[in-house]
Amino acid sequence: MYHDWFLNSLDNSDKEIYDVLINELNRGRRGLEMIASENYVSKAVLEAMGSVLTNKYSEGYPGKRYYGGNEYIDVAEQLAISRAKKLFGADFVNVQSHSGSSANMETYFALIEIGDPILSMSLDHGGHLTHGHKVNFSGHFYKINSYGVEKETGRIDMNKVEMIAKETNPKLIMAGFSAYSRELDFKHFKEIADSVDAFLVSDIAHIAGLVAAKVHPDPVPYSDVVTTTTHKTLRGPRGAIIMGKEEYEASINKAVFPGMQGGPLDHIIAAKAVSFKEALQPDFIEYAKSIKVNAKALAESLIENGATLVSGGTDNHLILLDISKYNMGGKIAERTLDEVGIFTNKNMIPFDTRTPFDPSGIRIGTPALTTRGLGKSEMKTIGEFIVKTLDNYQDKNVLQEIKQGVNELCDQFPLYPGFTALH
Ligand code: DSN
Repeated sequence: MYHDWFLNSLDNSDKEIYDVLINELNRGRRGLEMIASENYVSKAVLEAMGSVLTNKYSEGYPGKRYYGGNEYIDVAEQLAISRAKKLFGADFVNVQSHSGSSANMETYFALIEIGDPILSMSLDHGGHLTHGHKVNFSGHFYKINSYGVEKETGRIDMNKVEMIAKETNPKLIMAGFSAYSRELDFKHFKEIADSVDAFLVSDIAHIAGLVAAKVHPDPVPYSDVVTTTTHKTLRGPRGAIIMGKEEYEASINKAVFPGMQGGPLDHIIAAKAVSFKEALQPDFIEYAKSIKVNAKALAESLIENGATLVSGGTDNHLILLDISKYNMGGKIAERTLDEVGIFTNKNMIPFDTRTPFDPSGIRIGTPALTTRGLGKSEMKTIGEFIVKTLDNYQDKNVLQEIKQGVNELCDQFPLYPGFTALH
């Protein structure tokens, strides 16, 4: 009902953007969303995002604002903070970061000086741009040393991390990734950080929902600061939070505002609060468990059908498919999978010999499809679809047949069933 009201207004004022929304909804309905960092928020989260709270300015923090009229904004931000603290068991939470990149920048600004050494996972082994890539602010502002995965196992060797830390004396160690399908040993990371007197920052953007549901080892007790986006496995609005030990609260808050950001996005903060309440419910634990069960089932199916997976499988929500045996790069693989209605992204694999624009990997995840209600048996079918698509990427007839299968699967699991296009 809410959505119809929203679309009614938009339909009358801006037909072009109205069409974008309808087309995007229909694109989602017709395909299988398997981008590991994407998800579908609840209608309640959408409502909070598309609300009057977007109108307000509220620089500062609850009870200490630079503008008047923030009595209700304060309630929303305080709820977001207290719910996130409960969810993650953190001493403090700052809920104002606009994105994962801002959260990481704010954390570096709070903890270390420009030019200081950082140790982080390299992007081509599964890290993230903001962990120190040379094209990113982090690579410009800090001296970056990297750890990666082993060629034979596709896994991080913590003894190597320790060795590199001892050699390079980082001021900050970053534990986190955007394309690694195994669990991180945060306790060991903390021991290494302590041994070289470095801060341990854990970027749990990908696994936050799994951590919140306690189906992944918990970084919070071991990390000085933890950053996360809120829109991946955590299934909240697009944005981020920073949390950590009490002694860093003041410097993190200062780095966020006034250090990096101006007015907070109050509609997004309210939506964060809504999603944290959802993540505190028992059914979220079931959801997080199912993400992992589905990822394992998908990995098994891919392997049974002849695919090669980096590290040979998964312990979390994502799978990195090594497509180097095919006579094509990730660009064509991603496009062909798109054509049959399976949405993934091309991704570097460790020791990749190709470029980031056309790498040797495809990254796949199960958070969105698990939200949509798909289970183990569907994962088995999707594994078959994916391998068959890659094996037959030049055969239009086979691709058409797979597309038909994808459509049938999509019809069984309606996406946002209450939302109706008005024309
Ligand atoms: N873009 C996100 C991802 O896809 O993992 C990370 O920032």
